[in-house]
This record gives sequence, C-alpha cells and structure tokens, in this order.
Amino acid sequence: MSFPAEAPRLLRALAGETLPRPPIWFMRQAGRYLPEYRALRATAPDFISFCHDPEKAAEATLQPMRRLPFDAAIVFADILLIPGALGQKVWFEAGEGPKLGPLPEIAALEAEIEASTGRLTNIGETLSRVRAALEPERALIGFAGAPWTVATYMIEGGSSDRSGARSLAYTDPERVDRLIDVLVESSARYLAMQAAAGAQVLKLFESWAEGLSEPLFERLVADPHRRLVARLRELGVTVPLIGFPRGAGGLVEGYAASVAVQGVALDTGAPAALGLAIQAKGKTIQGALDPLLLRAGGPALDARVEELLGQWGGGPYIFNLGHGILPDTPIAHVEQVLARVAGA
Ligand code: 1CP
Repeated sequence: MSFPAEAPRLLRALAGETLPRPPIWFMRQAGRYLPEYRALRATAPDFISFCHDPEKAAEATLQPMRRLPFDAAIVFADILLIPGALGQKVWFEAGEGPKLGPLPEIAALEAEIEASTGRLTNIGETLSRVRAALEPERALIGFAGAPWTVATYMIEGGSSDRSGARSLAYTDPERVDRLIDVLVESSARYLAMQAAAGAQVLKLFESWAEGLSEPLFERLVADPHRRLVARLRELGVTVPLIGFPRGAGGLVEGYAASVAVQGVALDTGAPAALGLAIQAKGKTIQGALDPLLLRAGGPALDARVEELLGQWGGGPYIFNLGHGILPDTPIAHVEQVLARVAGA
C-alpha cells in the first residue's frame, strides 16, 4: 500500500514504510502525569463512569494531543470494560486498582456476548468525537485487552501475580478455554465497532504474557490472537493491528511469525536483534523505551533514545515505551524525547 505524504505517519509505518523519522506515541499518554487529566478525573464519580462518558473520555484522549506533538491518539478507555459488559462486576478502589466480582458461569457469559457490544457503544461515541477533532495527519488508535490478560483479571478478581489463573488453566482447562473463546468473540465484535466508529489502528494489549510455558503461550496467547485476527477480518475490519505480547521474551519471535498482525509492540526487555528479526519478517515493530528511564530523564535518556533510533530506525518502526508512562513522570522528560524523535 502506498500513501500520500500527508497520510498519518503511524499508518505509513504499519504499512511497512521506513520513515526518515518514525512516528511516536506513548502507552498511557493520557493519564495522571498530566495535571489537566487529574482535574478532569476529579469531575467523574468513578473511573468506569469516566470511561463511559464520551465527552470526558474524548477530552482525556485529546489532552496529551493538545500539549504534545504525538503522531497518534489512543482512545481513553480500559481493558476491563469488557468483563463489565459481559456481566461481571468491575470497580476501581482508590490506591488499590481494579476489583472484579465473582466470575459468572461460562454459560452466562456466553449468553451475554451478543448484548455486550451494545453496552460499549459509548466508547464508539468517544472515538467518533476524537476523530472529528483530531488533525488528519494524526492517527487514532482503538484497543482491547487480549483474551488471556482480561481472563486473568476475571479469574483472579483484580491485579495479581496470575498464578491462580495459570493454575486454573491446568486444573480446569475446559473452563479457561471457554472463557478465552468468549473473550475472542466479544473482543472481536467490540474492536469491529471501534473501527466502524473511527479507530484507524487497533491494538491488543496482552500485558501479562510473561511466565507462560511454550505450550501454554500457544494455547492462551498465540492461538487466541490468531482466531481474534481472523474473526476481525471476517467481520470486515481492514485496519492494521498491533499485538503486544508483553513479557513473552523468547516466544515473541514465534508470535510475530504466526499471528497476522502488522505491528508487534516490544517491551523494555527486547534485545535489538529481536526487533531486527521481526522487521526482517516484514513486520513493523514498536517500542521499547523503559518508562523508568523516561521518569529518570537526563543524558542517559537522550542516549537511549538515540540508541533505539539507531538500532531499529532502519526498518519500519514506531517509537514508543516498553510499557505505560508512570504517573510521576515529569512532562519535561516526555517533551525531551518528543524533541529528539519528532524534531519538535
Ligand atoms: O485515573 C486513574 O487513576 C486510573 C488510571 C488508569 C488509566 C489512566 C487506568 C486504571 N486505566 C487508564 C486508561 C487506560 N488503560 C488506557 C488509555 C489511556 C492511554 O493509554 O493513554 C489504556 C490503553 C489502558 C489499558 C490497560 N488497562 C491495560 C493494558 C496496558 C498496560 O498498562 O499494560 C491494563 C493492564 C489495564 C488495567 C488497569 N486499568 C487501570 C489500572 C491501574 C490498571 C492496571 C492494574 C494492574 O496493574 O493490574
């Protein structure tokens, strides 16, 4: 595919172009490191209602875009909206993170798949509002949690070391596989709705891919991602996809080879050679600056930015962090990186 020069840089990179300067955006670029986000957040009764309020969520999405020259916006939402839409209780406790009620019977979840997308149309409305407000050369990203990551929260009842979810994958494989199936189908429909509403790229956050044995990774991550991608294409979705198998280490290369995503997001531990090997397979890579180094700042930050540009900039590359921005990151450090990458 070839694009006119004013096409969003992110789309050009995901189509396989090597750009003289890569596109840049940051995971969690909307959030607590911005004072205007904290002020907006204080006007919402709770985090889930905030995500479901298109006016506020669109504003949160656009806040970093007004202040900083990012090449893409990511819709303000959360990976835990799907369990809520499927009928599991989800809430956030201040300072403690997400909490989920008991996991419903799988048959009850299966019965809610069709209705679940209709309970998430507010997020479509947010996307439409943001797309209408955003300059045409800046791309809009939609997302969902990948099935295994969302399943870990649903099984464990919140954040965890995932050992309960992994144990259940061994002791009750049928239940876990059926839960993954529910999430493949509900996420495919949700993502298709996002694309129809204006998302130009879709990202799958597999934030907890670490610690899985090769067969478990195949069963819980790679195979469900393949089915989700196939289902999206079946639903008529044509936009490029980015997969983020965070923490998967030596399994990432096989993931890149076997899952038909256009982009593979790499975490902070990714060696230069891994990124190059994925680019050699004709895929675009994204990553992988350490959020702790972004927070620390200084000459070491500049040096690492130059190193990443040098090692990966010769192929299709999207500059990003290896995980999300930390809430106490100085905005000046974000500006420092943008100035080096975007030449702003
Ligand atoms: O205001 C607040 O205190 C809430 C903090 C917050 C924010 C800003 C949460 C709670 N979610 C979000 C928004 C969010 N979440 C976005 C859009 C903003 C952006 O990227 O600019 C996205 C893409 C997510 C995705 C998300 N939520 C992931 C995947 C990415 C990752 O960080 O690995 C995960 C794991 C979640 C769950 C979640 N939601 C919120 C928290 C604190 C967590 C993590 C809990 C945990 O560590 O287990």
